[in-house]
Amino acid sequence: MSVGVGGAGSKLASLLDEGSATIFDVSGVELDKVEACSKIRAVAHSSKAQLKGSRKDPEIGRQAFQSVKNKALDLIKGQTVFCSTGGGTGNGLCSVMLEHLSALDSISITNKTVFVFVVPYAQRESSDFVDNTISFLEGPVSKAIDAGNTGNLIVFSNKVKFEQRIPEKTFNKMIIESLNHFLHIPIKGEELKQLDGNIDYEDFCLYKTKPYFNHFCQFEYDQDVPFGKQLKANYNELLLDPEGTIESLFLLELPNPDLTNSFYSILDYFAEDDVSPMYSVLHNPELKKPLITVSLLYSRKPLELVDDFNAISGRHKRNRVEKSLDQYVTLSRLEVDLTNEAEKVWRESHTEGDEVLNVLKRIGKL
Ligand SMILES: Nc1nc2c(ncn2[C@@H]2O[C@H](COP(=O)(O)OP(=O)(O)OP(=O)(O)O)[C@@H](O)[C@H]2O)c(=O)[nH]1
Ligand SMILES: [Mg+2]
Repeated sequence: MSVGVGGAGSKLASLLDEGSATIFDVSGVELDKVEACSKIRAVAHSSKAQLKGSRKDPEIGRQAFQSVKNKALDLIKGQTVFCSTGGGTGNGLCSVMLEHLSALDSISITNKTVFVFVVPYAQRESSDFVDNTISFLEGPVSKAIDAGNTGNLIVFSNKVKFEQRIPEKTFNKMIIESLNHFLHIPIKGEELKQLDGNIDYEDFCLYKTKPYFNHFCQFEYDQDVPFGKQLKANYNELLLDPEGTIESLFLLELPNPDLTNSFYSILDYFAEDDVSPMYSVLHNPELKKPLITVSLLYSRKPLELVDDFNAISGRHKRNRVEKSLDQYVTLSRLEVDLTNEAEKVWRESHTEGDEVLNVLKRIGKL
């Protein structure tokens, strides 16, 4: 079951789990906009929040968490939570969830929660969204990584949405479609004939409970081209790029069982980094070319992510300041008394005051 928190989180959770998602928001109006099986309003002190949400202030979400604490912490056990990191509600409520999980000694594997975040595209989105994201990554996400009490952390970025001018609804569908490529791995294992390896539901669930960032992608595999080259060229553009793979898994679907041996060169690629992936090779007669779905778990420290955001957001802010200077600042006329200025110069340069004044008089400046 999916749990959606805040505006973006609720929309994505209900898209993934049509009809069976649970959504949280501080605003009843926002809850009404999304179809979900269960809708829970977190009560914020401010009455404006009931109508308009947290208005980009994560403190409002944080404070409202208290009203749903027990329900929320119970509900997210073993589930997938979606939220954006830029606004106030998703960021605020999820921050406290992550902090609670981080404070626990340990969590059983079946109770680990997968988190799916949507981060803003700093070059186009408001600097409030970016600043909220930086605090979120620096604080609760950093702590969660250190504590290791979450499942996979999946970070989608709105970059492609803005760069390719994609309508929000279409973009959300793209996010869910890409997530489903990963989530359908064990389902395909049951539907298609197995040629080699095996990833069953248990293996897959165990993989999802590891507290690392997860980057997944799907592409047509050409066995005559080095695997690493193809993988890098086909990184999922909706997700942040991966770094330093710790664990991985892949599902290779082949139109022709004669190609089965082609997976060995993929294992060779991962062996160079001492990674032994879980894998499954299946026969899919409906395909024309081999298709591979790969997932890489990596532990990019949130502080590095924060550095990226800081750099972009710094540039973003600087540009805005420069722009406002261009547009609005008119400099007042500079009134200089040359006698005073001359006196300053001779005091600073320890020259004879008269000498400086005489020169200025001679050249007609005084
Ligand atoms: N991909 C995607 N991003 C969204 C969507 N809705 C909002 N966002 C992004 O999410 C961030 C804003 O967060 P929201 O989820 O709207 O905010 P919220 O958690 O409801 O918090 P408040 O509105 O402040 O109460 C911005 O970066 C938006 O671009 C969506 O449907 N899809
Ligand atoms: Mg909202």
